[in-house]
Amino acid sequence: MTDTDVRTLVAAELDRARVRSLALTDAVDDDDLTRQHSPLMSPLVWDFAHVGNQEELWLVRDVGGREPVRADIDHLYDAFQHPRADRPALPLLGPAEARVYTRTVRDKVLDLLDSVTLEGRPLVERGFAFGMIVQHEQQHDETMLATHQLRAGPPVLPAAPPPRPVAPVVGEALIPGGSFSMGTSTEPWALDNERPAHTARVGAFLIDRAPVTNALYQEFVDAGGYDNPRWWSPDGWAHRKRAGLTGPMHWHGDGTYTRFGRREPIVPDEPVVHVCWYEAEAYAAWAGKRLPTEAEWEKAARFDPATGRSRRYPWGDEDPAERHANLGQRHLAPAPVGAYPEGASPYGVHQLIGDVWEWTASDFRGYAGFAAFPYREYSEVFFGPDYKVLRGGSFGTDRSACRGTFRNWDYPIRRQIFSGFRCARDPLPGEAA
Ligand code: AVJ
Ligand code: FE
Repeated sequence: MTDTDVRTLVAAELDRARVRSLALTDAVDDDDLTRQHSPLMSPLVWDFAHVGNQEELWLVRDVGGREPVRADIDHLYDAFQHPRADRPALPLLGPAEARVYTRTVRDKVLDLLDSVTLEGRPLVERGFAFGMIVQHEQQHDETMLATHQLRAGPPVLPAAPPPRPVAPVVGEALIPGGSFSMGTSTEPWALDNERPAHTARVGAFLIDRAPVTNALYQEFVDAGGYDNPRWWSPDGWAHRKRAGLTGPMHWHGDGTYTRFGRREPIVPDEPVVHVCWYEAEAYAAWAGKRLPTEAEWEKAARFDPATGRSRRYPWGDEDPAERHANLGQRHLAPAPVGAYPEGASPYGVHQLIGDVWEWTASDFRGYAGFAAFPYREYSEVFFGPDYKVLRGGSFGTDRSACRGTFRNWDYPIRRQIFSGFRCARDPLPGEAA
């Protein structure tokens, strides 16, 4: 890509992110924007101004070397100074002020984008800092979408229903053991935790060709899965009791769930969503399986046995198109299993990208050779046993913020995010090729 192409792409991607942020915030009134819909979430107006503030810090001040727009508000939008639950009590910018602020910052960024040198500084090489800010805004847009799901009141977000299955997808794929290239050192906008590319070795395993559906998950519920500690780890069972879990979040226990303000019959062949890691772990144990490790997930998603190389996405190296995956909030639900045959991986594993984030068995840690870039607070401060990795992206994830190498993470008790899972297992004797 030439520098001109990078600038054109950055401008288009910044604009696409802002159109989405504005749609998510213009959809509700000022009271809805400033209220806290759940202690787990920020007020929508905090996310919106925080997006502008990060853009100011990184692009206006650092990359552009320009004067601050509003240095007085930095502390309000520093996620590490104030936990989500405390944010409503802060003297935040109001909705009108926040709109002016984000617009002012953006105008400065578009101005400096024309003249800034994209060479010589790792921060801006191939547009990295701009790509990081695009992804940051899109990640907060997904967070705002999760806040919309928690919001009470009539539906305000429009979307077409997801496509129906083309053909059923059942069973497991057998992935032979061996090494493959995991992570990336070449993807221009990959974040620090995806780097560097390194050789990972996995033993032979089987992985579900599709995420676990509502129908399958209902079987676990009906079998008394939530009442039997046998399927739960000690921490999982303690959480299940403490939190009073009886089924996925937003399920009503009568075959309906609420989605974005609509109460609807549960669609059986859609991937289950809004389950925490402990629920995924318990389901897998009940099914006689386990969660895939992160390396297994990535091998099933990216490795092409015909060439021996790892693809950018399951379907190949092309950027995600609508036919590949359910991404970008085009639909306000996961698509039923079998709806995206063109997105399958070489091993015939479907819907790895899009639909639901998939819990893996793995703790969030840096790869060998990890270097925090450009700041420790993006990833490194979260490394350790407290966070579990999710892969693949959801219907609410933008294509700019998901790749075969992209890593998301959260606490194992969290389920307000668009989280689902698929199972894996070791081969039985004689089953491995
Ligand atoms: C990668 C989704 C866990 O939302 O906490 C947003 C992304 N980092 N602002 C989060 C992020 C800083 C992050 N996740
Ligand atoms: Fe943020």
